[in-house]
Amino acid sequence: RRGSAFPASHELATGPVKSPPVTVDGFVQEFLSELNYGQGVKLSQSTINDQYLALARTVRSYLMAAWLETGHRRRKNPTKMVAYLSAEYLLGRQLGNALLSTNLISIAEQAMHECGIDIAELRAQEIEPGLGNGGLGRLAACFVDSLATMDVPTIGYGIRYEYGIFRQSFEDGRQVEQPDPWLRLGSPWEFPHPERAVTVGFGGQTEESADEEGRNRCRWTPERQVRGVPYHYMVPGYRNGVVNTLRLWSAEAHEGFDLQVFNSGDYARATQAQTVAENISKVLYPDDSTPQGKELRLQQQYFFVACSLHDFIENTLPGDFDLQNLPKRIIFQLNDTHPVIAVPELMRLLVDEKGFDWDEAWAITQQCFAYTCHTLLPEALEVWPVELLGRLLPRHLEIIYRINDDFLAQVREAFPGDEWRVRRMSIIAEHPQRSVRMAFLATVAAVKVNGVAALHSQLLRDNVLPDFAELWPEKFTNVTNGITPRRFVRLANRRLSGLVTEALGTEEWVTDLDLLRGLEPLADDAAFREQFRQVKAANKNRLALVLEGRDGLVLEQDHLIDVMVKRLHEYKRQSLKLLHVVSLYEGVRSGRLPIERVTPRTVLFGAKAAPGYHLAKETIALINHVAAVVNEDPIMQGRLKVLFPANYNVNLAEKIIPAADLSEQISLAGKEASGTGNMKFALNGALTIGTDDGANVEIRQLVGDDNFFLFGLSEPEVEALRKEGYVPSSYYEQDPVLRATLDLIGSGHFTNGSRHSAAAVVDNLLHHDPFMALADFQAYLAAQDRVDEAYADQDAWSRMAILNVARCGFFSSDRSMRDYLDKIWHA
Ligand code: 9GP
Repeated sequence: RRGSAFPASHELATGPVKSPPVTVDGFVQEFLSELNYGQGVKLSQSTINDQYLALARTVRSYLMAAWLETGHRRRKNPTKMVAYLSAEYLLGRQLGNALLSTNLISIAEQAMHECGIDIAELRAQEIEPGLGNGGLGRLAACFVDSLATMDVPTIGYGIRYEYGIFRQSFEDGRQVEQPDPWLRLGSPWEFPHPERAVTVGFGGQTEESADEEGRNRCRWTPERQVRGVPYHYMVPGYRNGVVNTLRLWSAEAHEGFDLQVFNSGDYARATQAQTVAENISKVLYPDDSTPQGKELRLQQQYFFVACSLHDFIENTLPGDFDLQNLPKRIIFQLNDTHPVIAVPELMRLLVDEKGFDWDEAWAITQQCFAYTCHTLLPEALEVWPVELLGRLLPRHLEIIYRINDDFLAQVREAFPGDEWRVRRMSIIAEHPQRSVRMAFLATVAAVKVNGVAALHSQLLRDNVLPDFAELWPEKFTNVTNGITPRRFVRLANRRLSGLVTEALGTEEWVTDLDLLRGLEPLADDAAFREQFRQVKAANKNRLALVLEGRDGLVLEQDHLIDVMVKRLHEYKRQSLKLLHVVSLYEGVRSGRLPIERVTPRTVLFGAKAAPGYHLAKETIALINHVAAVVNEDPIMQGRLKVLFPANYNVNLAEKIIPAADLSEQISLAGKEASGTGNMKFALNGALTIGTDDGANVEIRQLVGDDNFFLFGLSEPEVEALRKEGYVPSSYYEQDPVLRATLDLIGSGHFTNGSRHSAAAVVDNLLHHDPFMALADFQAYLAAQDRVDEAYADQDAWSRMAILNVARCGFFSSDRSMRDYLDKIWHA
């Protein structure tokens, strides 16, 4: 029962809002009550996990009233909402963020202290939900944080993967993937609602029949069905009493297990349907190098968008809502191509289930979606074989064909006689296999299409979707990515935050990052620079403790901390960073480089490679092998060290970034859509060494050329070189340093004499090098020399670092959200 059937006086427990008292005593009582009556233990009997769960539930209870109020307020005054459809949310730990947004950090610390508990120990107990791969998933998490902080009615939809991205460990330097059972100890942050499960169909067939008015209607009879159970997560705004919702779907069997079969003794078959259904939300991005993996991925995508659309239309809108007005109430933001199957799904709902005419339905659908593209790599723009899509979603394939027919008619009208263009623009590709191009489908359906940094948006228009940009120039726009200052400055870097607040005389910068501009004059203040250096030193100390405890690694705190943390991919060019390391080592060993000219430096890597990405895994192994040799060689003692802690994740990022001096953003120009790590480093006072790629371009423009180490080919130069014919070995032949570096790796020096082990990486660089690392090698080394020179003057370095912080307020995800609101959502 819902709505008016209950007495209004009994809507909430006590009075209009019920929150525990905001005092240390109140907090202690709430905590003990959670421990006693929630966990069923006395304090003296409790385990750390009991205490962590009780603490989490305590903090949660302070958010609960705001969550109920926000929902209530939104229902009472319905406006246009944003539904963010994303296959990934890389949330990071929740406890710290919840304490920050409720302003309870110090009360909770005192309360735990009174209970004889070290709150840091409880915080360490939290397993972060690994529900994302990298930048795209973390961006989604930053966006929902900003939307709550800005009180924008938002719902985030996604998948509650039972296993997040794998846990990485190293064996003999090689990546080993372990499952990430992040729910093993229970998650206090989620609220399951099995009673609100949604049914989703797969397979089967379609048939046409006349409806009561004699109109032809299509009926899809799926072959099998699964249940999507929603799990709700709170998304608290920063100290504003707003809590939005993230709704993640978990797959369950439609019919439980087969009792008859079970009783007959065939236990495996009895649970088969359950297993097949539950596999859908079992693992984040299963390895899709097998056909079964590909199919599962499409199932995941359809599963979560079908649940989400149904949920919005049937459960969020009032029962009597006229769907003609749907665009006034919702914009579905498609986060990359993963959720694009939502387009034909909405058409199916409107036409087949709600009885709309095709044209009416299309007019509605076209106003309800916007599409963000996050890549320039062709392999990341998904295409689904027609055979697979038709087998899994027969009705959707028919709808896609019809959308395509109508669209191509439009193209023919705009460009009569240009059949070559028609073929180029078709949503259906004919070669090498008949497939559906999801980016095209998204572009045709969306109100707006955006890239994620200025350069990326331009390349998207010019190179990836040029025909579409010509047909609909007004559809294309840019929104440069951003990061949440709450998690990545205020929470991750308490010391810098304190210094900034003291200097600006206000904490308002946490929600208005442009205020950081006020720090600019302080770059010239020697006392401030000294304080700034102390903050960095303290952060290095914290990182040293973390790395020692977590990985048994020793961080040299007096070194320049040079960091490259991101997913491992050839285009990001971890191998170029490695060549730099080896060139230093080789230089010292061969006598070319006097040791006193090597700035004491620790190079810190963090990266996971996709399980099926062979070369990326070879690169990881090689980095670890080089690290082992360099770190052991007495000749480099105190001068060069390479650290590669395993299993880089959000939590480790929060410790590494504030401690970094140098941020490596060295992708080949034109390949990194934006990057967001680059923004986090700059805002935490690291200087960037980077190419003119992604959001580096805007960072450099804002901080100024003098405060950024730019190197390498520009995007047009890359294209020109490619056209001319890129021959990597010619760089090897012409550059003695490069030659000596590659020869040393190739000789097996780092791989126990085995040439074979290093060969995959070296041969690829010498003979293919698709991302032109060798072409940029010399320029990169020269830029590193400039880094050394600048670092030698610590005071000047601090000045540059402060200017980076002061001038990067633009990269707040609050600004990104304002841009989406103004340019795209109008919500
Ligand atoms: O590779 C991009 C990265 O550059 C960007 O910062 C991030 C968020 O926009 O998205 C990444 N893209 C993907 O993960 C897949 O397209």
